[in-house]
Amino acid sequence: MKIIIGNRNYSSWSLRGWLAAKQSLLPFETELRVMDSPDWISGEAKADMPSGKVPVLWDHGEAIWDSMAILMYLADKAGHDRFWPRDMHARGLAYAMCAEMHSGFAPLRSACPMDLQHHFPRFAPSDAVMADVRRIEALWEEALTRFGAETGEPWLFGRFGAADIMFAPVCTRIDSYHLPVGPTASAYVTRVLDHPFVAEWRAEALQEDYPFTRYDVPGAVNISQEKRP
Ligand SMILES: N[C@@H](CCC(=O)N[C@@H](CS)C(=O)NCC(=O)O)C(=O)O
Repeated sequence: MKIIIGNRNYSSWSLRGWLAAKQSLLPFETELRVMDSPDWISGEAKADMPSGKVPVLWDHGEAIWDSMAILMYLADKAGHDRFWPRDMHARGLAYAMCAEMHSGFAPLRSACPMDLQHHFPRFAPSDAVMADVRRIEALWEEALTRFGAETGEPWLFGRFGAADIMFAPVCTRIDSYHLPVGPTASAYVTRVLDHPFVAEWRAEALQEDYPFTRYDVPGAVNISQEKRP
């Protein structure tokens, strides 16, 4: 299998697709297409990207595009237990949370683009952004208390899985933009950022040096220039 991703620093959808590939434990290669490079702009770099967007998974000559489709495909291929909780109550909530994440939270996503190389200590979230954050905190709290806690494992539904993958870029945003959250969400964000797959992606993102200004937000501080509080 091969997964095509965009810049690790910026492409939150690529992070989801790539985490799904890692979580599958199946062998795969990663191919990075530099966003907004001349090839990207001309369309040449997108020749094998059916929707013109990353991520795309190629398997046995078939393209699976869109992070959610990649996750579903890999759950079918690698086994649903690696992605979804078994209990049907838990599974219903996990599906609903992933779907809401996939189609919602536009204010948070547009005001706080993923940028792993910077943080934004003076970022002032709008009411709409904070409404998204509160909704996400409530979802995490429900999953963690109803289903995560009893398993003794620290993820939303016990074992690391699809919901943790779908919300991983929200964790990076809460961290990068210093968005105020309660202790449960804050501890969960730290766990996700420290997860070995997420840590591997972040370490590689910090090495990237591609010109890309599309998602610039004022007040960016390079994380290597100023130590995080
Ligand atoms: N819903 C899609 C969204 C994918 C998406 O929007 N990817 C962005 C990069 S993060 C992209 O490739 N945009 C096309 C472009 O920048 O030209 C998914 O879940 O994969």
